[in-house]
Amino acid sequence: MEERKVLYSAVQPTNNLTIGNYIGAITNWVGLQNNYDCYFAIANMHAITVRQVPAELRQRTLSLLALYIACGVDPEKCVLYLQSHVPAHAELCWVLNTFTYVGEMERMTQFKDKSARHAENINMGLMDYPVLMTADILLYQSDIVPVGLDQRQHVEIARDIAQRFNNAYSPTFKVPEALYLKVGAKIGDLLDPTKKMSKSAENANGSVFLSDDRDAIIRKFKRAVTDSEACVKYDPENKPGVSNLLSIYSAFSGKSVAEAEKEFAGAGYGDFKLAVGETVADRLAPIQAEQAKLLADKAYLDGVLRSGAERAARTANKTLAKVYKKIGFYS
Ligand code: ATP
Ligand code: LTN
Repeated sequence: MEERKVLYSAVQPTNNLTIGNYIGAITNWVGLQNNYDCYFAIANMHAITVRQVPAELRQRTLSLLALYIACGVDPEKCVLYLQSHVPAHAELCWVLNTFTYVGEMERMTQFKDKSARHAENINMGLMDYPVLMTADILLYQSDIVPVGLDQRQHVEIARDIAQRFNNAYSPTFKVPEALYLKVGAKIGDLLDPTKKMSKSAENANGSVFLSDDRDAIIRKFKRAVTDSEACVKYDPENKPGVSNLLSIYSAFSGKSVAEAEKEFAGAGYGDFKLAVGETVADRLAPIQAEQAKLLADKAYLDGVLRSGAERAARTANKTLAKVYKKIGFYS
């Protein structure tokens, strides 16, 4: 039998997830889990590169796990685990640090952005973030890494580091490829659509959270920025607000952008925005109910994490042992 390709992705348990995370990450995972050997992590080690409130971090970890499962990520089909439960991540990160240049890390867009946003805490972890992410990916000999466009540089650096190590020794790591999905690859902020919708945005009205109730969702869409043309047409360059809403509508309704344009031809922006809000709210309601049900069963969630960590560690430790041998660590 042909070996299945390995797919790896992760989300940080910081803040509440937005519909950007949902479209850019989680829904894609559900579609991919039948065709690949999937590893999906909760990246809590990445999360602490920005200061967290411990009780919240703990609570968000379980809440994110329940959300993955509520969205359809199946722990029987995938390895679903918590990054800090597998020590090999930190261990490989250390080795890879010696194959990474300070200059490269200083040039990373996300590092520059986050340094600006957290000027009081530009810690080494923030700068090292891409190397930890590289360790995540390489430990599992991943072929494919589905991410949003904002993570492009990070997957590129993972490829560079893998090749650098392979060239210095002998083939050790699979060189991974990023997988971007076209529409919905980047969901914009509702109030500033040229900016990515982010869970840590300053103005929470620009982001729709998966935990928002129906009223909040509809209110946020009603306030979304559009333009003065009164024409529902996909044109990201000249009509970023309307195009963003069309992408969101398309992702949540399953209709293509062209179909959506037709559906709203002649409609006013008010009706259009209401329809988008209602579609999103309708889709999120059953997920929210299922998440709450799962969160009430902590023993089940703990079991998922325990089994996930065991399965992840088995693969990760194999790669780490190879690396230690090649670099000359006495065993
Ligand atoms: P933060 O604001 O805390 O940096 P974030 O909202 O960017 O967080 P991440 O944890 O960095 O979220 O991202 C998790 C996953 O969701 C990644 O694969 C990322 O590319 C994807 N993602 C995040 N925001 C969007 C978005 N607006 N559109 C599409 N995908 C997104
Ligand atoms: N940095 C990513 C989350 C993440 C990740 C990974 C994604 C951590 N490790 C490995 C893909 C592969 C983010 O914030 N989106």
